[in-house]
Amino acid sequence: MQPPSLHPPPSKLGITLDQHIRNQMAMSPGATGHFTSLLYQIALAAKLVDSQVRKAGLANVLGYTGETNVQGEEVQKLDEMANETFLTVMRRGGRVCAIASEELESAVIVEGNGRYAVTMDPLDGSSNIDVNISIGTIFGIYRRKSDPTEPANDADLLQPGRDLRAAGYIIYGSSTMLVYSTGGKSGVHGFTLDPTIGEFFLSHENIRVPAHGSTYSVNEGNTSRWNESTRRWAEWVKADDKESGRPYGARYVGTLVADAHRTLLKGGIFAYPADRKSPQGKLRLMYEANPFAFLFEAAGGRACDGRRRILDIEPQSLHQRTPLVIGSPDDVSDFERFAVEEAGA
Ligand code: P6P
Repeated sequence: MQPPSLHPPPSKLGITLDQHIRNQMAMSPGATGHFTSLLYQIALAAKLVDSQVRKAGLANVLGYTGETNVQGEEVQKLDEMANETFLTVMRRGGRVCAIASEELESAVIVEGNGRYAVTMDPLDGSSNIDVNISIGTIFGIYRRKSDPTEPANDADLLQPGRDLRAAGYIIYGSSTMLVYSTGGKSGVHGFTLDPTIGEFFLSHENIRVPAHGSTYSVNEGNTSRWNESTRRWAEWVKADDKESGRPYGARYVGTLVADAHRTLLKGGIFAYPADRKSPQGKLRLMYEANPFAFLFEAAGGRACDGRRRILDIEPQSLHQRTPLVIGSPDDVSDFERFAVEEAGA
């Protein structure tokens, strides 16, 4: 009796990320393959980081380097490794002209005629690394604006989110998934890594955010620092009102990638509003808010800072912060209603 094959016969194999990217390229008239090649590089770097993340508890990678990054946060070895991995792979790949990373004060300008500029948070949620809670990588891809015969500059990166060509994230959770979109009608698609063969397979095709959800995700430890409208919204979403499906359930991981991923798949709302400690919000516009705003809008959701559409914010600096409210369109609109009422009061 032959042992069952470890893998389904070829005819049953799912679509790999590489095949999906190539299919998307085939539907883009005039595509040269540069963008496709960059997405391959990001997927490769994701696999390399995944392999380290999975070993973190064993390979004594949990220690602190004793240094701090531009955010003033303790840099854990995995943060550094992830940053170096994505930088090295993208630099070698020859498709990028500039990279902005949460881990670096200044942008990395890459010699050559790379056509794309990348903003990234190489390892989001690093404070959760040593307690084995999901962490992630976030990326956004812009088309270069500067003359390719000249060195790239910050203007190639400081573009509003509405000009993103693609965005995505990797969540290193109970399984590792890469989710990306090239915007518009191309949809949002999720790929799950089969670690036994190192391949991402299409597992969540054309993700759509439900019109409304049943969970809210916010750090209520900040309640005493919130403004009045946020406090009133938080009370409203917890009030008992069967007709509107309230109270919503509370879900908060403390890793943006994990809280946003759940909200993208299940609906509901994630909010990191401004507060007295972070009057501009805590999360970063260029490599946290914009990529997720791009993805949520591509999946039929919404993303605002409480009043303004995130993707319309004209960036002033690489590390600028913004309040972030993302989720189901109805749930984000409910949050906004409180903010607008307060403004009009
Ligand atoms: P708080 C992680 O440090 C992070 O940058 C995001 O991933 C997460 O959403 C947020 O901070 C959590 O912040 O203040 O609730 O711990």
